[in-house]
Amino acid sequence: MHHQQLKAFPAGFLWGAASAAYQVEGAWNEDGKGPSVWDRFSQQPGNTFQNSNGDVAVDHYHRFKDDIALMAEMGLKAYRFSVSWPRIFPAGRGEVNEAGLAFYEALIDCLLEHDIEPVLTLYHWDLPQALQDEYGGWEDRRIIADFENYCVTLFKRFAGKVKYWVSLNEQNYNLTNAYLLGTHPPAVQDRKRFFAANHIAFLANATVIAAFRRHVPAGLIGPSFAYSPAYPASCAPADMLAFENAEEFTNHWWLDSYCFGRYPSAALACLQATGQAPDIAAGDLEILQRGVPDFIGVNYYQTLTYTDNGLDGQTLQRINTTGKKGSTPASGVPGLYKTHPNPNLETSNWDWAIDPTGLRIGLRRLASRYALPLMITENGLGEFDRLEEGDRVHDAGRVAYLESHVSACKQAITDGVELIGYCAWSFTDILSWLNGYQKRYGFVYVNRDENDVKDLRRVRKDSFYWYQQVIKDNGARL
Ligand code: BGP
Repeated sequence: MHHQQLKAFPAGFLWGAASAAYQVEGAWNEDGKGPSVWDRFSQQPGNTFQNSNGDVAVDHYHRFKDDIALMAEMGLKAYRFSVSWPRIFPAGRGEVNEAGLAFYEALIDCLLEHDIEPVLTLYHWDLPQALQDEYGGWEDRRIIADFENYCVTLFKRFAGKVKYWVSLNEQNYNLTNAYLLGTHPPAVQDRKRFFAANHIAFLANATVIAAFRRHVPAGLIGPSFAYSPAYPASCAPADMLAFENAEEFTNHWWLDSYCFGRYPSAALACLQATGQAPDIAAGDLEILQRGVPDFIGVNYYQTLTYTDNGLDGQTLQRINTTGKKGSTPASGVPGLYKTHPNPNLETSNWDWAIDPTGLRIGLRRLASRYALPLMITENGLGEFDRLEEGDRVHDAGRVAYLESHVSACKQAITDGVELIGYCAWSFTDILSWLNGYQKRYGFVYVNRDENDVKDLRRVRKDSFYWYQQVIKDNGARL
């Protein structure tokens, strides 16, 4: 669609930025916090880029007031952060750790004092290690009750203060890494266990949403999904079929379960034929259907392009975690699809395709298929940034990336998409799970690197001033 004129961003649009507890907080063992699976995993050599970990991260736990002052200076309207489950329940359940709740209460109060809307993520991958050890975490249905108990504790405490809640962050990406690629804890490579763990996570997500309705009736909740809209490599029917396979297996499998309470039929039939389908117990689909979200959180970084892949074809491969451009291999599922470079798109140094139109396409696909409001819960550019003379960071590439993507949002709104917010990833630089501190995303530079925490000084990048201006005129000049 070509428009004569673009619609304005709605009044009250949530111009935000996002983070996750493990990636920013540090203080990994302070004030009664229990260990998470990420504490354990990243403290074992060989699992992360140059063995970087979140023990200190960017010390947001101790510096949140200074960070929020910077957010206020920027004019931010929303801040998406996650609560660390083992800060609240050090052993996953049992006795609640009041110091953990008090930390998030202070954070939320400070945001509200600065007129910044808190967007609270309940789970951003830092499972209590105790639950992994006790029953295998997401592979056991006992986690459903434990997750509900943890979430209800937060609902009760923060219902009056927090309106926007995110249930599971990127279940699809996290469990793909955890159970197919072996690159997130518990580092398993088993397709049957992957689908089984996902089924339990869907049940937990829906159970918590149903509980949310009782405890936070005025609030809004939805999962955040790592959304890479699929393209076919060509209009050859075999590529079109590979594209359909990819849409169904990499997108609809999650989003149909969240929003319709059922699995897409061709994917389910394929898994049943190969013995990899999850065990769907009587009543499971009803649980899913009772836990439909209020909005879909969209974490968008790139589109992926797919081509045909034979039964003895390309298998799944790990991504580039070094920033050496061009080092990402093709990856696929035999018999279904494999990735193919898109010659029309530039890529970042981590080989992620830069595609603002893909964001518009994706938003439209979601709005049409699921008829729910959308919130962009992550979008940004991970790049090397250089601290220059006089404490300057000229991140022109990031400004260009963000400007083109925010413009795509405006076009999508004009196309009829109900978009309620845009949270850039991230506010300050943070720890990238597998890529260390050198893959930076923030509007604010943090002076540290992989294994030297230096002074953790905050430095406003050029993108900070760019976003400040966008927020000020509500995107009018885009
Ligand atoms: C998403 C995660 C974030 C963040 C982001 C950037 O998958 O929800 O936590 O890390 O991607 O990814 P990366 O750090 O791998 O570049």
